[in-house]
Amino acid sequence: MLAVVEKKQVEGSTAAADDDHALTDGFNLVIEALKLNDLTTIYGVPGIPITDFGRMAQAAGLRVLSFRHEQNAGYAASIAGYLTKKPGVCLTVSAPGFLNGLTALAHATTNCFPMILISGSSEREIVDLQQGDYEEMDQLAIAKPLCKAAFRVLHAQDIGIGLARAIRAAVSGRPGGVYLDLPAKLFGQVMDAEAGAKSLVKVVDAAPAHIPSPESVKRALDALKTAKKPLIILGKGAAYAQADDAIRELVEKSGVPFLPMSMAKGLLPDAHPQCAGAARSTVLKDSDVVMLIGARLNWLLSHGKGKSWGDHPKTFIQIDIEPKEMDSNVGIAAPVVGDIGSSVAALIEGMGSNWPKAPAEWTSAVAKKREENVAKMAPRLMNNNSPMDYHGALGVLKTIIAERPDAILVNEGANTLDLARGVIDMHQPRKRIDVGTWGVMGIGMGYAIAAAVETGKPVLCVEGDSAFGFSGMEVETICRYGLPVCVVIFNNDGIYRGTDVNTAGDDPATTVFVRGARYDRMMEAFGGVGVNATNPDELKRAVNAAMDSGKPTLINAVIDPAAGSESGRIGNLNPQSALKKK
Ligand code: OXT
Ligand code: ADP
Ligand code: MG
Repeated sequence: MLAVVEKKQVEGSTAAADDDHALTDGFNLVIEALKLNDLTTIYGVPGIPITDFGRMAQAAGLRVLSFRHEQNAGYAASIAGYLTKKPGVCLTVSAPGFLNGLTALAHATTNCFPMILISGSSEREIVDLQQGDYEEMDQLAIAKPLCKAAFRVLHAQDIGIGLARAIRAAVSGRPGGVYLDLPAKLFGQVMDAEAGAKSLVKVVDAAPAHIPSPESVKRALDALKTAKKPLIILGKGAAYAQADDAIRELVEKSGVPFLPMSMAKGLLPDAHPQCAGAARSTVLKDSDVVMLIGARLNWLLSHGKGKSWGDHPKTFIQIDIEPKEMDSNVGIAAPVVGDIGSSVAALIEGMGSNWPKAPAEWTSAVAKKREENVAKMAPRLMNNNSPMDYHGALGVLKTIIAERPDAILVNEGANTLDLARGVIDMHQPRKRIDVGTWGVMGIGMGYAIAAAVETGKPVLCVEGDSAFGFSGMEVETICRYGLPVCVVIFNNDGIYRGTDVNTAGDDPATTVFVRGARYDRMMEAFGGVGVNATNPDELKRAVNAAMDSGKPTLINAVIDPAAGSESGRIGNLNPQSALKKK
């Protein structure tokens, strides 16, 4: 039902409606268009020209979560899109607010998450003549290269179609970020309420199935059948697709070892006998036929070539909805272009009932390597050192996640990220969310808030002290909304380590922070629970208490400042000057 604007409220408008006609306006039309398409949660920061919009949306029953910075609201919207397969909506003010949100929009596009950034903007006439409007900026032009699609709505009667285009662009094909520009004047435009209601569009089948061609399915199965050392790599596209049962059936029917990329951990449990996560180097190096499901051959997979891949060419099968992804880094022998649900279903059907299992010699070699690595790591996870090292602290968190498999784990940092990824097994799909394709710091609190809001599950954030700093102010947001989020900060006094020394002057070294900082007190400032944990036992008690109570909690986990290594496990990507003074 469209809210009706009283004629007296819209004085000065050019709307021609006689006294008997109910009117509506841009504010109401945007709200109704969102509701019609079941987009009922908005992440944003209020201000001119969208302050009233936020109030009205809240009054109309939408959930409007106000953040302290648009980047965090944007990251929240992006991961909401990933978790729900509906575009996450972020709302910002013009120029600076828009720019703050833009990083997250680009992030959503890079990670293939559906998201819509809606920003209020200045008046076109003034922007185009560069006459210095309040927060003047040609936002549409700036957004375009950073997102999948960008639209501007100038007339109230086009709001419905504008939002429909944005939704469809965000979720169809390869998902991504979409920018929707709403000039200030649009919100106040009035039109006949009945015509307004008719102008709204409910998007039908926003992400249509994309059925792969039968030839491509046959080609893929032929390639898989010849394999002596097959491998399946599951990426976050596979987790996003929510084709969990079909993927499990394909993996188990084929008997092929699978390697989950970071956010695909838990799609099948890490403890599954075919999981090769703990034998990563071996399977990449030694495999002969590799099936990629929703994973790109980008830097995270060493571009599909070189030493990590054993310096010998592989036969790649790739399932992806984006045709242009094929042959991006190496030739793909068997491209399967389609949505993952339909493609995996077609592969299973094509396998029939007598499909041979992957050769036992290979699967047992992989299992042996995995068991060796797991056994090697196990004793390190049981130490009770104080200050803690990463393994002692993570050993505790691994057990807690095993006992609470439906909790969502948010993870960022360098050592804190890389070691947590290896140590903490995931047990269910889409429970691990992290820095993604860009390895970006700052997703932490935004992801945590959206994960709690969208799933209603408890959230455990494992954060490097540097990583946390990028979004730390949102602990107030967590407290304000009373969300069940437990933030554990691995506080080693710095970026990678807290031990660097500047030998050239009095300033601290570039990678170190204030020694012995007490991040737990930040949470206390807003009424949440703060704990300083100096050993794994204390950490365990504090996290369990937080997860049981659901109270916003921040635990300052004191980690040995010397425990980390430069850039975590990707130090090889960090150029070092040969001329550096010792
Ligand atoms: O097979 P092998 O033998 O090789 O062994 C592997 C697995 O088989 C084995 N494994 C296991 N063993 C036993 N048991 C189990 N369960 C098990 N599971 C696995 O373990 C090894 C390793 O496995 P893994 O991890 O799977 O394999 P590998 O080789 O590491 O994988 C390669 C990659 C590339 C896929 C993987 O490393 C990966 O996903 N990496 C992502 C890295 C990443 O994205 N890093 C973040 C960026 S770093 C840097 O840029 C930072 N910045 C700069 C910055 C950024 N990023 N953003 C912005 C906006 N501004 C600036 C900053 C500021 S990090 C950073 C802050 C850092 O400081 P913090 O204080 O936050 O953090 P600390 O470092 O803690 O201080
Ligand atoms: P990871 O970082 O986990 O390796 P990537 O983000 O690199 O994963 O790859 C995800 C891939 O999944 C992208 O190429 C994207 O086009 C693809 N994808 C996303 N959703 C689907 C889907 N429903 N069906 C098919 N492919 C998808
Ligand atoms: Mg650190």
